[in-house]
Amino acid sequence: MTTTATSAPQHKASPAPQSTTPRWTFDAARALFEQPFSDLIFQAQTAHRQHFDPNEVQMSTLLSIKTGGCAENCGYCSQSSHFETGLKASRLMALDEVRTAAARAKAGGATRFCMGAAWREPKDRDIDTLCEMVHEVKAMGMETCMTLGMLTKSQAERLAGAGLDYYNHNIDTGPEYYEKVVTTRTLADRLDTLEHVREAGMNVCCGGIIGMGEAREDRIGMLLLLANMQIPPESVPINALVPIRGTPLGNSHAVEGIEFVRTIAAARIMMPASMVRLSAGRETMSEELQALCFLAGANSIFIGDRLLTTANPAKERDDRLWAKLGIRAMTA
Ligand code: SAM
Ligand code: DTB
Ligand code: SF4
Repeated sequence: MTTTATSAPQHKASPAPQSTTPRWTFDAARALFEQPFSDLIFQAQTAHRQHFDPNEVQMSTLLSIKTGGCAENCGYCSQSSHFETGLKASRLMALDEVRTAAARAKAGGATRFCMGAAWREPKDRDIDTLCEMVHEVKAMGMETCMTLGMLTKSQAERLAGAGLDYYNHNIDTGPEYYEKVVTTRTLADRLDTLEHVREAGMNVCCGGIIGMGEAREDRIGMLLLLANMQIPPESVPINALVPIRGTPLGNSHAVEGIEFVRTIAAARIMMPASMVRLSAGRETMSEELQALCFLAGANSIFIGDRLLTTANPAKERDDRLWAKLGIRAMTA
């Protein structure tokens, strides 16, 4: 087997010392990514089995608590007000509706509940309501995650105080491709929010999208930035672009399946103790491609008919796949 990577970080135990030596170099990450597929999957499985039960997958559910009308111009997004996607914008959902959706998610087998809002950033006046949502969902015994756009330090502290377990804020792609995707905020803006989340004591959920026309180098660049963070994200969503008509990336072609699986495997090896989430894009994936993603180390998915604004596989279809693969839902 080709062993080109540096030794695997055990990043959950303690923050990396303040050092300028990155865990991964670009060349090591590229060699890892490009090694023969069988070796790559073996290495990913080995890393996965050191930290997780390989037959368990965390079932999460996503709820759009505020849809559309977003001021940002992310080129992939149905919810940006810069593009005509036909999506109807709505205001922040009432607490009651969130409670009902969370109860349904729990009854459907979810142990993690993620709430997403199409905002550039939340307003201070909304934070109390958001904290109540966190409180209610946690009271049902589910892990909580929110994605609300940029956060100030004090907003992050208030959400952490309410018990929010994870904050999702993606870098989306590699640094060199970033401006091809969004120009209304910088990568540095994203990193500032991630720092506020970290300092407030929440777990970081940060990943990106594959299939936006980026090169393999950009995919590697994205993983490199994540894996070299002082503390790598505990949660790494890997989304396959869901092309949305009316957006600049609406006519994108899907990345070839094996390349997608290589990205998942590299994420698993470079961040061995993190949850690697096979997020958007499952609706159009074959059973075989999803099975390869799980073999490569993905261990969390979204269940339920909808993601935020797009479709997700129906329960019957997912249940058939879990039965064929012997996959069990993670219980905690
Ligand atoms: N407005 C917040 C933000 O951008 O941080 C939260 C919501 S946003 C929809 C959350 C993430 O979903 C994005 O960062 C992006 O990675 C992912 N996403 C959005 N639209 C997508 C699409 N069409 N296909 C795949 N992933 C998508
Ligand atoms: C993430 O990385 N993927 C999820 C979650 N974070 C919020 C969102 C996927 C959205 C897919 C497109 C949609 O349904 O609008
Ligand atoms: Fe807004 Fe988030 Fe969509 Fe970007 S990804 S347009 S920030 S909702």
